[in-house]
Amino acid sequence: MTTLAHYLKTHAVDAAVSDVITTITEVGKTISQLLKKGALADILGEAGNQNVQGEEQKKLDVLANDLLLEALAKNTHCAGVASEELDDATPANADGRLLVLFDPLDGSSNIDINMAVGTIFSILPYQRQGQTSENSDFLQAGQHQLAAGYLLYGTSTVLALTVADDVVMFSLDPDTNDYVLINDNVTIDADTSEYAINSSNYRYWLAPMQQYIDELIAGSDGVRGRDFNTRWVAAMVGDVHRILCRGGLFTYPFDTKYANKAGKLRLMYEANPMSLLIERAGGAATDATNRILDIIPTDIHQRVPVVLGSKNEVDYIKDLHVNHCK
Ligand code: AFP
Repeated sequence: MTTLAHYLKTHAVDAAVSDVITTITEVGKTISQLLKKGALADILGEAGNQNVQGEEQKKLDVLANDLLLEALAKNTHCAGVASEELDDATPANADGRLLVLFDPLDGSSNIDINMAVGTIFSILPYQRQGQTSENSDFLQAGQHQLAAGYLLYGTSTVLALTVADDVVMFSLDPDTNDYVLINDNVTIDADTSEYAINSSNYRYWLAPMQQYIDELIAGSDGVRGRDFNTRWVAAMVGDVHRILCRGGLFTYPFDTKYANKAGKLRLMYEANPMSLLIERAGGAATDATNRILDIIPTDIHQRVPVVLGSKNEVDYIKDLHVNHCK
């Protein structure tokens, strides 16, 4: 049996990165407990605040955010922390070598209905050691991430992590309270017949994305010549987990629903960490045409269209978009 602590120690993971991952995953145990108590812990319902994107925050979002922020700010390796829920990054220990970004509870609209939610995190290098970190220090392309992962609070609590070239998965053992390795080499098949998209936005998509979904729905009667199946968790962390487990295609594409949003998902808290996991598991991640991990952010809360998962489907969508522009 390999625990997370043993894995980090025996896989030559940088000591600072290892320590920050330990901090995040320890807080994850607390969040997991709070979620299990559900309504009994009096934690459900709106907190009365809105996050920086103008969305209602659930009370547990605030709690998870505060717990992570407090723990990471105390971590001596952490020079700054950015949360999806806060306008600005929080400077931590100027001598730290790392910057941490997180979405404390992705899929928070699932909390009240007892469905899966998760914590997503990304670790970047800090380039100005000794000086107080600022928002601009976080504006690094996703390819520079030193580690990324998520905690999925589902029927069990699972950690997916990449700290090297591969992706590994741990499950939180409720008896010992340890994360135990359950998959030491997560891989995604290049082909799939399963896809995830919120089809209610169909009329707002670009023509190539409408064509793609039309083709999948036509199934064996259309150009694809086989049937496809839809799954939608309404929490990216759940959809990405399914893809890491059995392949698939996930997209929250560009849409024209809100004039000032390029897509719904956040580049730095959702798209980048998930793209690193997906690529390292053998899949692909784009904004429909460009690799997500190459995007140089201009704002820590930037949004981006996302197409990720089984490589051949991601490439197929890219071809549809490129050909449409010719
Ligand atoms: P919340 O955390 O605000 O619930 O948003 C979750 C999310 O950003 C992402 O995890 C889902 O894939 C997506 O939104 C679901 O969006 P729809 O509301 O369109 O189903």
